[in-house]
Amino acid sequence: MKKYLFGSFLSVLLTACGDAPPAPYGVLPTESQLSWHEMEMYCLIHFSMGTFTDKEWGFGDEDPSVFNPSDFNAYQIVNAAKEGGFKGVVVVAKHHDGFCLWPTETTSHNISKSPWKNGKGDIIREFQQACEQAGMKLGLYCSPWDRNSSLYGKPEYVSLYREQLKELYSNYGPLFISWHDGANGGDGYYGGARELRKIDRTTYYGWDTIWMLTRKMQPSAVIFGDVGPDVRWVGNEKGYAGETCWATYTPQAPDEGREPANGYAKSAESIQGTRNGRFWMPAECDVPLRPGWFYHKSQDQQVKSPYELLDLYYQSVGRGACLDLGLAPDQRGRLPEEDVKSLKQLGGLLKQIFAENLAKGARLTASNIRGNNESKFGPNLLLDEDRYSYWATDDSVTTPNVIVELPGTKTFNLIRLRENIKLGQRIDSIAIDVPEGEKWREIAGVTSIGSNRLIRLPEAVTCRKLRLRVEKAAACIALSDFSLFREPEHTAVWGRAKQNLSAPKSGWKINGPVSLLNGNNAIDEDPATIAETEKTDSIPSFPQEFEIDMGKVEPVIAFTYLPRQDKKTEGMADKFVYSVSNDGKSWQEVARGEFSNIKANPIEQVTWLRQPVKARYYKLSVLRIVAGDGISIAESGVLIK
Ligand code: FUL
Repeated sequence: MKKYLFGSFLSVLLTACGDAPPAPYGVLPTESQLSWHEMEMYCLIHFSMGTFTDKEWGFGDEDPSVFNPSDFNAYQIVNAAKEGGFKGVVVVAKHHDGFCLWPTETTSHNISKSPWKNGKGDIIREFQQACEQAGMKLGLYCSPWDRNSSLYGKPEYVSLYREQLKELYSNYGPLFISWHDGANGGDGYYGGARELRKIDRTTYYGWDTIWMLTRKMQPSAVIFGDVGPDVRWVGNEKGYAGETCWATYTPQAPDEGREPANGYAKSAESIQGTRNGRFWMPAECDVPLRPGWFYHKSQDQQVKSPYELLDLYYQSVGRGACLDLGLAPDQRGRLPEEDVKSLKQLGGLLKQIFAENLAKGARLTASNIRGNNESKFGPNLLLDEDRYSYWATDDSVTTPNVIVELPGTKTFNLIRLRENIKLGQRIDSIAIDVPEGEKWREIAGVTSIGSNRLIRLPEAVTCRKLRLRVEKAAACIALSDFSLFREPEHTAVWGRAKQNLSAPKSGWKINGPVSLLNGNNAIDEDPATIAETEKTDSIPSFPQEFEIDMGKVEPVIAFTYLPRQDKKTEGMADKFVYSVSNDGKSWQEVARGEFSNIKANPIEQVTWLRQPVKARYYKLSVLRIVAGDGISIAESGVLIK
């Protein structure tokens, strides 16, 4: 009798242990974050004043009459994104210039004052309908910084901004994301004041109150900001996450003693996240399809190729982040052909690559299975399509391995791994081996698995058998996916004859400023070398003038300025004047403006002239820089006819 009782007690215990899932590890994603992870890729649509004024940032004094697309078609844009494999679009409802693309009650600076559809149009409504039709999700971006509003900087503006969000949250259906950029405060029109208005980005907007509003009105939306709260900015606008990239993050403020907040955080650290960070705050990698976020005719030749986009996909989605690709409809209100083509080809590539999982049908033998419960926690669950079914080990087993015997000899160059992130980010690193004689040879090793990890091998591997080794984990594992794919053979270089308009710089001479150190670095065609103002005790006064003698008269149609590319921002120009001369003595101003968004997106800045000018000398007068004391230039040049 005693023996019988003991036996049944043991079997109850075993069943309990064999059935019980591992305890979750660390912070966990919310339901909306899980859906966001599953989306993997979406687009960010900038179509507003900037499209018509050829600017990245409008000043706020644009006349609404300027907004008049000739052939706007939201479906054409949304469908192009869909064909690229994207699952949703985030539409910029208001950019920094303050122009609202929906008929808002909060300001007269809105679409109802434009000639488009006789003031009866609503761009956001049309995107909402197009998304419904295409089965795509919708998100919205409403810029906190508003260079049009006379109230900006005052408490009244914050109420107005919240009203705008309320309108957007209540009128356009469920959103998957509420997107809040961190660029805010600076000069602007401000209802005619035309002045500099600075705000404290940590306190002015009252982000916590805004997030509460979002949670209440759009409970299934994730909130994107520099530092979350749900999705963090990866820290660059180039579209890639760190090779190691944790979904968890503990934001750091740049100054001691202050709390990090939207628009105020050490962004350099967010590219990697924090192992065991305080929050589940995965990264979003935003990058425009063209160099700028808005449409500029001058960038028609610079649409990223499908192969470049695929690289970015591996470096974002393949590292557990989401890819947010910027689309820029043109003045018609449609995506240009070249952009559509590139998206379509990307979609085709992705479909081809992921069409067949070569590990399907493999025999898997694991070194440990949780509670010996094969059907619930066995390694076969790695092969199904369910992101949340998983191979788990007993609590004490953190470095298991599994031998994968493929159904035949297979050739692959892409490996996919996923954790069941409902149980947290548990694994630190995994290695993959293939047999070599009597031994194993390691072909890949990766850190930070999380929701999705793609390993693109330097060359294809052919084998019948593999071994997956968990090298380090913080708790017993919950791995949900192991897949093998092969990219198509077309390695043919994506060559596109790029029109080269740059004037050669041989024979050029720098005439100033005297304080410029290594001036030649600005005309050596090497983006990595920098000309910089010499550091002295006295702070240089502005404007700082960079003067070039091109040695001969050139028919100049545009000037180019490449800011430093070393991830630093000191000396980057953001307000400038270009002048030309034929004797180096008397000068004529030919262009003046601002290099908008240069800090976040330090791409080459092309300043087109209204009319070509013939000149031998040119001068870049830097009126203002984004950080530091003096100026810095990676390259300066001209485009000629
Ligand atoms: C930034 C903005 O300043 C850019 O203009 C663009 O909208 C980008 C996506 O976010 O913060």
